[in-house]
Amino acid sequence: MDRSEVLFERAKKVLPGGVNSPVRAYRAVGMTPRFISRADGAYIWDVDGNKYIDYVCSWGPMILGHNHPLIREAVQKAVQDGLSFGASTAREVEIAELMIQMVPGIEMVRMVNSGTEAVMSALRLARGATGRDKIIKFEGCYHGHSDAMLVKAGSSAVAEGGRPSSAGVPADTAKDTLTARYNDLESVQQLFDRYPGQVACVIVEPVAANMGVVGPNKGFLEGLRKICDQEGALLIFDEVITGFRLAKGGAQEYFGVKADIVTFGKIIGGGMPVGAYCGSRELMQQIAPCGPVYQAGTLSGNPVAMAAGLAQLNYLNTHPEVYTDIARKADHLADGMRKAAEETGGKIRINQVGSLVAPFFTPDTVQSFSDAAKSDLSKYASYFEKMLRRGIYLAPAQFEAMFISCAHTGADIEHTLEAVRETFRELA
Ligand code: KE4
Repeated sequence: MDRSEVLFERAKKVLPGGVNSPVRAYRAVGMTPRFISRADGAYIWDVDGNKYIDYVCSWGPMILGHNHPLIREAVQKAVQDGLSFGASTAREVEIAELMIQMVPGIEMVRMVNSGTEAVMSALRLARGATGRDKIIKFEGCYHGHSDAMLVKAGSSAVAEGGRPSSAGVPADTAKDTLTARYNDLESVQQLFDRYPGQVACVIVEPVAANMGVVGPNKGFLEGLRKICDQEGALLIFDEVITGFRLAKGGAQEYFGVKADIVTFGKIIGGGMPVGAYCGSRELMQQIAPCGPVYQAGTLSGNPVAMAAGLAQLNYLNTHPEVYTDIARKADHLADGMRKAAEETGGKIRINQVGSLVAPFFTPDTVQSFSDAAKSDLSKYASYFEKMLRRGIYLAPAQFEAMFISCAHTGADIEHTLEAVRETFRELA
């Protein structure tokens, strides 16, 4: 047995499924997970010394690549002064000021410790601010694991509320979460018509990156903005993935559509556990201690995590060329994958938005979760395994994204495309 297998056997005795987050168990691809020992730039090494070009990038945070010296040094410096005080620090003010400067339309920030916590708090704020209970989300969009977000469409989505998509979520909670279809504005309007004056907010991934990658059709985000304005509901952009990745100002800047509340995670922590929710002063003043919406956290604004996030955001703010660089590399990768797909029978669809790329093993276009669900998941599992054996580390599940960082070189992309060509040929 290799060291990953030995560790996994031990892990399964003390961690549910041997992991601290389900996707890491590689169940969707039917393999023993690789235990990673270290990472640097675009590369990670497993505990058996195998090196991989990494397209997971810790699920998005590592936009500058792993172990960036500026971030490492900022963390090493911060820990000299202590790890956590449970009191305010200058750094959390600095990072909030920087985020407000970089992101259109936000005036205040509340730091939390994960994307889940950011979304959970944003939903409470929307409900508190509007006095309404219903929430609209989209099938196939993932917003972390808070109860209100672990909900699927009722049998007739319009006629009744949602049903739990996880054990332990009360039916009474799920009924207030309604599910629409991504890129389908009519399915949103129908829910508002069914529940007039009851919907607090619509929450959307401006680019869906938890169903593979599915971008918004032209007019979709603008249409959500219009419907929310007409219905007196708040629009929440869940930018845990797109934030500071699609552009300095995230999806709001990239698509030119303004949300009322924006949630962040991943990149703003530079690899450390950080989330945030942001909005106008008027809205954010509803949050304790200045308003009636309660939310708190022992390690929120943790000084070491803030140091990592501040180093990464400062770099992104002063090096806008990062965005053209990662988008150009993703263009090259996606175009090369499309060419390889055509040369091997064309039954593979490659979606890309900015530096996010995802293959789907289907000949049809993928513009919604129902489209994505038609792709051949067992083909994806074979693709994953063959690419892993060729030194390319991808998401161990179809409904995820490939993340490009500025540490990925042209040679890495070429090496990846060579592996793609060989693998697509074998799968044909
Ligand atoms: P976290 O609680 O995992 O920090 O963030 C939840 C979350 C919220 N919103 C969006 C759009 C997200 O993509 C996520 C988390 N993303 C997944 C990857 N698809 C995290 C990986 C995992 O669950 O292990």
